[in-house]
This record gives sequence, C-alpha cells and structure tokens, in this order.
Amino acid sequence: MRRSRYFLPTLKETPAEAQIASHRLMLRAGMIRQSSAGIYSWLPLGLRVLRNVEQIVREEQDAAGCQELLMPTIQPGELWRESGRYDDYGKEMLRITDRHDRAMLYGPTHEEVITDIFRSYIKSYRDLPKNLYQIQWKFRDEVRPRFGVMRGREFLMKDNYSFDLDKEGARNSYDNMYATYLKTFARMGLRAVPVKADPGAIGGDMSHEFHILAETGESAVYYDAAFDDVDLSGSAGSIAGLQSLYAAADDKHDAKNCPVPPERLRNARGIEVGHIFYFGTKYSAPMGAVVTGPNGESITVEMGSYGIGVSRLVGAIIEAYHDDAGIMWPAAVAPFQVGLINLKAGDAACDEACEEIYATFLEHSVDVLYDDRAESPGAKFADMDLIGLPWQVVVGPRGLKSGKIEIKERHSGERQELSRDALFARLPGDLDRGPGLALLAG
Ligand code: 5CA
Repeated sequence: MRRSRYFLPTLKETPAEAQIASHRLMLRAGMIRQSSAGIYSWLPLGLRVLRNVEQIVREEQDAAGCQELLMPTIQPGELWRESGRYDDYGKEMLRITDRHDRAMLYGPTHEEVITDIFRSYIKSYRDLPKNLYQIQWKFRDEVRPRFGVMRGREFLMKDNYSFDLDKEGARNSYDNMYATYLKTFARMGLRAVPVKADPGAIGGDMSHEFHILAETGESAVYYDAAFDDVDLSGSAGSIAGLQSLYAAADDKHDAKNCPVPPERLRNARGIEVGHIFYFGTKYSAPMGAVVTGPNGESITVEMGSYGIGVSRLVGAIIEAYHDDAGIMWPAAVAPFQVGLINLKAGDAACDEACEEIYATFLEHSVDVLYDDRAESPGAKFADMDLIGLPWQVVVGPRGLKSGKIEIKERHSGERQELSRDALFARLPGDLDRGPGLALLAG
C-alpha cells in the first residue's frame, strides 16, 4: 500500500478525551473514529488489526473443533421471554419495536438464539457434543462507555456455545475452551491470567475470566504468585493443574478465606479479554433443548458459553505493547509487517530503490506500507513509530551512495545497515506473518 493513497488520518496532537494509552494511540494512529458514545467506525488501519485478531481467534476455534456460524444482531424479544431474561437484563439491553409492534432487541449475547437453533435440529444424543461459534457485533448500553474500544456499547465478540449430553462432557468442553483461550491469547503475544469469576447476567455456577495484567485495567484481580512463573501459552503443562492455582476476580476474592499466604498473593489490575461459563441447563431447560438418549429417555442438554472481546483485544494489545513514540505491534496482529520509508521522495535514486524494494516485498507477499509522500524525514519517522509496524526499512540518499539501506525493528529499536542484495536474500519465498520476517534482522 502506498501511503500517499492510503486513508490513514494520523494525528499529531493527543486527543483530550482519551484517558488511557490505547485509546489515545488508536485515535492518533487513525485506527478508529467515534461515531457516538461507545460506538466506533473502524478505519482501514484499525480494521486490518481487528481482522488479524479475529482470524487468530477463528483459527484456534476451528482447531478446537468448534464450527462457525453467524447469527443476527437483531433478535426477537420473545426468545428472551422464554429463557426468562427479557425482564432481568435491564437497561443494558437496547430494546427496539418494529413496525408491527413486535419487541425486538440488539443482541448483547446469543444464548437464546443458539439454543433456539439447537432445539430445532438436534434431537438425538448421537449428534452430541456440538460446539458452535460466531464472531459478531453486540450491543450493550453500558452506563459508562469509556477507554475507546475497551468498554464500548457496540463491540465485536467471539462467542461460542457448547452442548453436551452430561456434566462430564460439559466439563470437557469447558476445559477445552480454557486451554484454547490461553493458546489464542498467546498467539497475539499476550499473557492472559485465568481467574475464577462471578457468572453475572449469563448465569451458572462455574466461570473464569481471562485478564491481561495492565495498570489501566478496569478490574482488580488476585492471584497466586506462582502464576508469574507458569507457561500460560496453553501448550505446556496440565491445565487441570493451572485451574487448581488460586486466582480470583474482585467479586470472588475473599480475603479472610483466601488459601494463599499473604506474601504469595498478588493483587493487580486486569483487562478482561475473555470469559467462559458453564451453566448446565439454565437455558436448555426453560427453552426445551432436549435430546433422546440411548434408551429413548429425554435428556436436557448441558451448556456452556464462551466469549472473547475481539475489539477490546485491539486496545488490550496496545496497552501491552507501546512506548512513548507509539504502538509496537506484535507481528501476528500487525496491520502491515513492514513500513518502507523513502526519505527523499522525488529523488531519482531513492524513488528507484524504493520502487524496487516495494515490488519485491509485494512479490513475496510481505504486507508493506510504502511512505512515498513528500514529507520531512522527521514527520515520516514519527508517523511510522506511531503506527507501530514491526519493521521499518529506511531508504535515503546518503545510505544509497554507500549502497546501504537501514532496517529498524520497532520493538527493540535496533537498527542495522544492509545492502539491497542482503535485504532481499533474507526474504524467503513464503514469508508468513510469524517468525518469517524475523529473518530480516538476521
Ligand atoms: N455470553 C457470554 C459468553 S459468549 C458473554 O457474553 N460473556 S461476557 O459478557 O463476559 O462477554 C465476553 C467478553 O466480551 C468479555 O470478556 C469482554 O472481553 C468482552 N466485552 C464485554 N463487554 C464489553 C464492552 N462493553 N466493550 C468491549 N468488550 C466487551
């Protein structure tokens, strides 16, 4: 993408309304634009990151045996009357009346709709277990939308729903999602601490929240210091073991009865990026999601639901990865892998070298943003640091004279000078979004 053509409205000033780094940086980097309180447009750069986050979530859901579907944002009130939540949900639910005077709502979550789908088609124990997911916009009329996409009113969620024949099966589904969540967040470069939580409006008797530890987090969490030394990528160790370590959200923590000695208890702020629930037959019983068992008996299915705040994650990743100059995207979610800076657009040698590098990156499917504008070098550096692409390739007249191109790794700030050939030699044919580009640094 050529920067001169790209719709990327970066801002030099810090917007007054933004209180935390991620919100400030998302506005300054031209990622989002507020439309009304807690409701945002995703501009091209922001959308690229949102899609990358979404894709990691999707791949891990698929790998865990979940199947994607897509349910409507607008739901009939009638289904919520069946589950008993229509009146309970309160003012967070945006209620709408259609032209026929029917009660509709903008879905804050989808337990009712998925249970309705399930009960319409699945009639036998042979069809269980099932685990269905979607990535869909939700609306919650939050009292205090704030911190940009962190607490929005409209936000993108991955939600999935498990259906099992018995409690043991449901527990397996729950543990499977627990492990899947750790892997999902680890792929984005995040350490998410799973803490026991209160199920709140979703209901049930077992639930965990996944928190990214950050000073700007809205929640207080308490956990055993042992977590600090644990591999939280979900691939190592026994998950069962992890679940036995003490970690609790504010509303679940009981200082008097806490099993962890005070010197080992950590108290931190967290950003809740995921929440999983086991709630048994809370929806299946009132809504009649029943299958026929092996002996012809009726069995009410055991359910769980699992949410990831996809749009919130974009903010959470920035909270974890930024410095004074701007964002520092982990490669896995970066909007482009490389920013190519032409220090003297209009200079024949610089233009020629940049065009060649640009074309070569594209040939190798490296996502590259080419800053070909006639701006000052200082402005280009600042802009590139702000938007936080993992690699910067800097081409200027002085370097070219000695046959050198500079590359800078945004994260470490490390720079090195390479010849054009050395730069291209480090491009394997099939660069992926992960370690591939690390090769650039040698
Ligand atoms: N039905 C269940 C699981 S599918 C559910 O709705 N769970 S939830 O209420 O905990 O939401 C799931 C995740 O969505 C949260 O962990 C959080 O990361 C994200 N989320 C919730 N509310 C907001 C909000 N107002 N803005 C941004 N993200 C939110």
